[in-house]
Amino acid sequence: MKKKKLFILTFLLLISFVFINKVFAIEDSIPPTLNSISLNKTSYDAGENIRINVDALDNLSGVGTIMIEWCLDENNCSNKNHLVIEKNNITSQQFEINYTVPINTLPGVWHFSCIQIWDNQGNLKSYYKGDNTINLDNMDMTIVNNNDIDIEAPVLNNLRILNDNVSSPGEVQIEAEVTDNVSQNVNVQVDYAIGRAYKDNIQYIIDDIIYSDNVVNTVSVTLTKNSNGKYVGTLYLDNRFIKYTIAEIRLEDESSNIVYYSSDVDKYKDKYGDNYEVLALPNNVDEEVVPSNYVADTTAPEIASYTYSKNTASIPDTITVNMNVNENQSGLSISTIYFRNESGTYKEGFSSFPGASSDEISFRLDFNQNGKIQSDEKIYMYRVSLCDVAENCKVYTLDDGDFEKKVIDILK
Ligand SMILES: [Ca+2]
Ligand SMILES: [Ca+2]
Ligand SMILES: [Ca+2]
Repeated sequence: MKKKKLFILTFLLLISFVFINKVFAIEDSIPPTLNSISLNKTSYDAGENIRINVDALDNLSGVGTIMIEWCLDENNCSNKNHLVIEKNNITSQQFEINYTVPINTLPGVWHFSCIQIWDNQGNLKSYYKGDNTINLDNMDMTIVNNNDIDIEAPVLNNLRILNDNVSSPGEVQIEAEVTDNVSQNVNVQVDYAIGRAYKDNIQYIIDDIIYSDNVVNTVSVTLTKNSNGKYVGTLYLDNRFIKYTIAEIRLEDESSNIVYYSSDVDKYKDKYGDNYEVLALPNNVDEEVVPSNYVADTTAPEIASYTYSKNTASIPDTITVNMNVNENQSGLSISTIYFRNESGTYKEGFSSFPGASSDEISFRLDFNQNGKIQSDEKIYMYRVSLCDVAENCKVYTLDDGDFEKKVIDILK
């Protein structure tokens, strides 16, 4: 009897679920309508609570989300000029939004820009400034200037290498002049890129698989303030085959105002979006550190030999591929091996990040029940991509006879 009840209940739930989905899918293509919106006042201190009263109606699935946007500078609505308030999971027609103005919000008149409102089926309606279907006249707000609040990020004035002609291995002393309007201590971090400062999102296709790579290998140096008021730190050179180039410098004051400086402003603006300000490095910054005994490494690593830890496997199982490599300059970096089966229905890459001083790489092949590999298959390594720290990469293939074919039998 109990079982029967449960079955009926499950059946009814199933029916209603299908029914609701069907109704929404077919009929709710109409976005919500905003009836009214108002701020509780129009002038606020930074850190104060804003209350917004909203009346909005949807035909069927209900109002789900509302987003309101202001811009301090109507012509440049980004970074600290941009304020967005969002409310999710709205369950009634009339609701209130409470929002605390961030303490480091810039003072001035914040111009209302736009309201976007979604129903629970994702139908969107946007209301812009000047929209005459609803009164939006009183949506601008003023953030009052408060001299007690620090809203300015620190400034990088210069950055110098104090001891030129350092050979690797060795230590390079870095000194920077950084100022802030209020804070006595600024957190200063310098990230040096190894090789290129920023690698583009490089896409390369092997067979029909698209791989992409936007890795930046960096070394971070934290600078601390000395008794002369300068910020100093040490970059350790441990590889005479690579140059170090400043990728980004991060400054943060004691009120959490953050700014980034970079040698490639556009790339780093992409990286940080509208969240942080990214400025160009000032002219008097020593951007590059080159060991005095630097020798360019222009030769990619080569395969010497390789072995599998075993030649048969049953799922789930793990096999290790050990590869001896000739790389006698900058050292090994991230490398990838590719396996396939005879018919080409299975293709997979396995990457490994060896230590630069090593002449051997191990790759771990993990075959589990949920993986792409089927049992009763023969698979083999057919392509190897080897890179060194100086970013010389070379692809070796079975087709070109670069290495011997060795088969792994995946058992039933
Ligand atoms: Ca709707
Ligand atoms: Ca400051
Ligand atoms: Ca090399």
